Amino acid sequence: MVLWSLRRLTPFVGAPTVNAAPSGEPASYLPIVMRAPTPTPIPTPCNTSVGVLTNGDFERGLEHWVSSGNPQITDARAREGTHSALLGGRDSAEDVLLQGAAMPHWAESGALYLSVFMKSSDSTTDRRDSLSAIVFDDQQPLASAVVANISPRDDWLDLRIPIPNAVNYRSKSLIVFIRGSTDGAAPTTWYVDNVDLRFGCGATLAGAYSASPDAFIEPAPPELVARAAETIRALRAAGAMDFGEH
Ligand SMILES: [Ca+2]
Ligand SMILES: [Ca+2]
Repeated sequence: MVLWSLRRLTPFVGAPTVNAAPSGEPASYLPIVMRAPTPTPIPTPCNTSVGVLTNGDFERGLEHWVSSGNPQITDARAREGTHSALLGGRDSAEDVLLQGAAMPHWAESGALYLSVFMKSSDSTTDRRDSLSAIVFDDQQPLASAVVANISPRDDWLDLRIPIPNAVNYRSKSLIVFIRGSTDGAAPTTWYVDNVDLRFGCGATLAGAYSASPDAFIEPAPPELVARAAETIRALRAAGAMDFGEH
């Protein structure tokens, strides 16, 4: 009864007449394939951005990071998630985290983002302890920033470190270098989270999250950059740089 009703409701007007099977064989109707000329691509504005680091939020511990000194993973404080990396926190610390990544071939702009929460028992006016974050192309620094013991403390700083002339480094292997360095007294602790080396397609890089004004960013002084380059050379010579960079 149901089948009969359906048949009655099915309109037969305009039923296909092509590809009709010879009498006695089941009828079959093939889908019509429209063969239009290959369309000319229409340029569209590109506003894509992509982060090229892995485990920059430290939720998987130190996985994908190369370390030296004694950086720790902690759940005592986190910008997002439940974990961050702890550098310093004691006197005479030299705690380093490194990760390599390739810049996309289409990149037009780029920046290193990271969030830092600093606690310090050292001076608020004299520089003694410092966290430096540097993006290297091989041995050349492309961008850097310092959070020293005189920087704002006891709160999260969301840093954005722009990479000038990013198009010059397309497809190149880069290294993100982070070092917490303390002197012999009054230690400083840095909690680091959400490390994000991000490249954009488009003139303006889309931020991963709200960031402190660029004006806050203070480039790493030459001696810190030189020490970072030396650390990279030493780690490379020791075979510790196993993340595929050249
Ligand atoms: Ca985290
Ligand atoms: Ca100190």
